[in-house]
Amino acid sequence: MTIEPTVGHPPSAPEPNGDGVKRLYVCGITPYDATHLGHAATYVGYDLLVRAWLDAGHEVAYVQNVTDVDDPLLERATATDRDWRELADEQTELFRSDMTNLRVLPPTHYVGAVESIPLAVEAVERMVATGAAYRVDTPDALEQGSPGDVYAALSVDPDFGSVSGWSRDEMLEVFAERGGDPQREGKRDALDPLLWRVARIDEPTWRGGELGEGRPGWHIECAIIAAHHLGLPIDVQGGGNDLLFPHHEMSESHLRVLSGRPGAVRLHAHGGMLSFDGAKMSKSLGNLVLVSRLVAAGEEPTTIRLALLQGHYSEDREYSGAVLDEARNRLALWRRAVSAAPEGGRAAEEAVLKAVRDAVRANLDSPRALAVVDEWALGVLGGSALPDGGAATGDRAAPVARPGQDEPGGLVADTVDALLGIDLGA
Ligand code: 5CA
Ligand code: ZN
Repeated sequence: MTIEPTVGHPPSAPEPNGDGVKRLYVCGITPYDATHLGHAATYVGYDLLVRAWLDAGHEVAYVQNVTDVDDPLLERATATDRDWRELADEQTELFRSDMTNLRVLPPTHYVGAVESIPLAVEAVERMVATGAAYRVDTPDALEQGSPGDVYAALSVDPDFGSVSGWSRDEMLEVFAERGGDPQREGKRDALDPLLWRVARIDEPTWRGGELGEGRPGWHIECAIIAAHHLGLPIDVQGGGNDLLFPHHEMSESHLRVLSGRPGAVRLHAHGGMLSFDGAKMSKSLGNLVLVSRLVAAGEEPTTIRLALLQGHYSEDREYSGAVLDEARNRLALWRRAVSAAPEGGRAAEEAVLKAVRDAVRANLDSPRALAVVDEWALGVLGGSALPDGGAATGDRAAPVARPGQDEPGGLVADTVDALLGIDLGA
């Protein structure tokens, strides 16, 4: 029997894709500052889903975007007197090396917003032509006689609001602080999102066909990248829970309107926010713990990954040095147990595989999976589980020579490697 891995709540439109391919779109970074642990938590979380699908025998098509042109990126480039393209390229590279270090399996397609502008232009032109979008007078447009910015008319989408389930008041409360412009004069509805921003002075612009020179809005970028590179319906659209509204609400609305199909995304899943010093870790607040900095300071990436898996992907959680200490101790414990695993322990190792697989398939329950391996390791090591002072000092155990699959400890090592992305070997 094949158990389907599940995330979040059951999809509202449980229509199978038919071809056995699982389609995943995860919102990628805006590359103006290095990868912090919050980003890493989100991508490690979806990496569990990819691994669970692969383990269940599915082919996986995974697309991630990079928002390589956007207001915060342009603002940071101006503030630091840098070329925005260079800043984006440099931070994208750093992000990719952080992901490699954390053993996050790379997406099938990693797609930039800039390279996708022709797709966005075509989609917005279509929305204007069908009355799903309209122009708004733009007095500060660079070109005199510009047709003006383009906004989506949410009134044409009766299912708008179905992703978040929020009330209009709740939506209005966060719309402005998450990139929206409820006060913009000339909009039909305060919540209508920007689709195309015509050229302004000192801003990069691209050819926009009938739309005039300009650049796309944020939500349409993710919508068209997902539809173009994955096809519809998408099985899972992911990102942190700060993207639920307006980003995912608006993106899915655009997909519904463009495709004419109600179930463009079968399931929205959202990662919890990692906080540090009591506030959401964010580039704008600056309370960042950077993956690259931890690694440069000598932290093993495997420890960082394990630290992130200690919390459930969907829950908001607090990061602290103690979380990293716990991961260091756990890694040391697992490594010792794998080296000390007894002959004749195969049945126990098979039980670990089954229980870890069950935990990951049950809404990516990594804390439960870790507890399973802990229990096995403590059983193997008996009273000598923790070396002198190990628990208190965050002792680092050197990677062990990894046993072959048929050797004692080998099946557990393979299980945590394949399903959790934790490499216990040297
Ligand atoms: N480029 C857009 C998405 S299209 C964006 O939100 N970029 S980001 O760089 O701000 O965030 C990248 C991803 O990390 C998003 O999925 C976001 O939800 C997630 N994220 C941001 N901050 C945190 C945090 N503190 N904890 C967990 N995830 C976070
Ligand atoms: Zn996105």
